[in-house]
Amino acid sequence: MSRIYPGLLEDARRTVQFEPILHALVVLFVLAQGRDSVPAERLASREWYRDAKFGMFVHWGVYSLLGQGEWVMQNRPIAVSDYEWLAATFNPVKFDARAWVSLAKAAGMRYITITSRHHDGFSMFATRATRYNIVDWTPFQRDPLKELADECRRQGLKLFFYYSQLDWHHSDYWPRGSTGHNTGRPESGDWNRYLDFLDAQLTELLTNYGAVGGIWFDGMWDKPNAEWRLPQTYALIHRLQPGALIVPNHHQAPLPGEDVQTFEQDLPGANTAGFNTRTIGGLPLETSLTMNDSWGFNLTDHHYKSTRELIHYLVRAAGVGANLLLNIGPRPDGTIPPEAEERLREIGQWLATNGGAIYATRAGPIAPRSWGVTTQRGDTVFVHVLDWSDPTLALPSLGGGRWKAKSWPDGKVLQVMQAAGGVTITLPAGGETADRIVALTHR
Ligand code: JFZ
Repeated sequence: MSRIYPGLLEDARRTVQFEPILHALVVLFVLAQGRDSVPAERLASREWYRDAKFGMFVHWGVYSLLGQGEWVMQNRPIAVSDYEWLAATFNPVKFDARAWVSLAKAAGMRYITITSRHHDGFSMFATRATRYNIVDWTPFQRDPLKELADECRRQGLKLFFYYSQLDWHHSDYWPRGSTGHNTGRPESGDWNRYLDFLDAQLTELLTNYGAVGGIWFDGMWDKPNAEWRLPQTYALIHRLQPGALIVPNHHQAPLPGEDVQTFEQDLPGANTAGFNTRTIGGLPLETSLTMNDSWGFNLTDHHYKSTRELIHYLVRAAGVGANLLLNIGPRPDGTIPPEAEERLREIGQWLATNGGAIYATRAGPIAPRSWGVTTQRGDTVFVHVLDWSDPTLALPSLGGGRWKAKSWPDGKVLQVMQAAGGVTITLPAGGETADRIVALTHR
């Protein structure tokens, strides 16, 4: 780890002209970000994002009524006309933005990413681009995204909008891709008119809700070789909100204009799901995860991961420098399944004590191991011991001279045995806790 003697900058300021050096550093920094020239607002948002570490994913829409996940229109399949009838009954009277945001906050989450429009094509916000939206089409008549945006601002969370580029309802989604063939639409349509519709809706989402965290795109994988007009759409977003991030779930290496590389049901680099790329670039990372086996509300899916497993996933994501976007599928009345709420509150309690070894950290110096991972912040390396039952743990050499170890956050001094080949630490007691954390610093 490189160290700068504290007076160096002061001395430099006094003895040399500082501006040219600063300028050269900025140029180097911009080059390091790739050929994109990314404005300061977005660079700042990316750093905020890297620090945030934990967000709430929300899949909620007309599909929630059927309790069979958000793909029910495709899977059954359901014709557009039948689905339109269903949509007209959507009335989530128990929806309470304050309760949702308070829960996210209690869980230690720093942002919420919610489905503004999923593949079913139903807009969960007030839009002039189509009457097929929650305000104009349903007895509910409220705009839940507006209520969430206001509440997020009040409670200090950022709000991101999931937006599906794929549409099983719109007649101009033509030619069709790999899905949406059985919903009874005409075999014709105007692709550019569809993309105009997308841009019009994105303009609304980036104009009517104050500062948004960004747009989480999904569905391009339905037609990977179509002309999606990405440069035009991305430029529109960046022009409307220079600080908003673009998070694409297209399962490819990042494209120009994008800010985050997101992975689905897999940690970056892994591909158990079968559709994630293993190519990891230099952008901030995120991994999205279901708490049970469904994104949208599934009435009979009680196969929830344990709190311990979810904490382990959060820690393992932090160990590779990635955020965890943990999903909930609220019920059609607007309430959140109790299994999900219970786990979120437990994770929040854990983070209230241990979050200092997670938030604002970066991936640590030791690559992930079967026993756990490392994170670091400043000069402190946090060793997260997740699966290890022995009282000591041997680490490879960390370089940088002599190290001292303390259990974290309580600060009890732990014994360190240091040799040329590595560092062996005595672990804190409590092998049954979710994560035994050791803070390593230079002596
Ligand atoms: C996508 C959505 O289809 C899904 O409903 C959910 O919103 C999730 C977060 O994102 O999931 C995908 C996307 C692509 C594939 C599989 C699931 N794929 O290419 O196999």
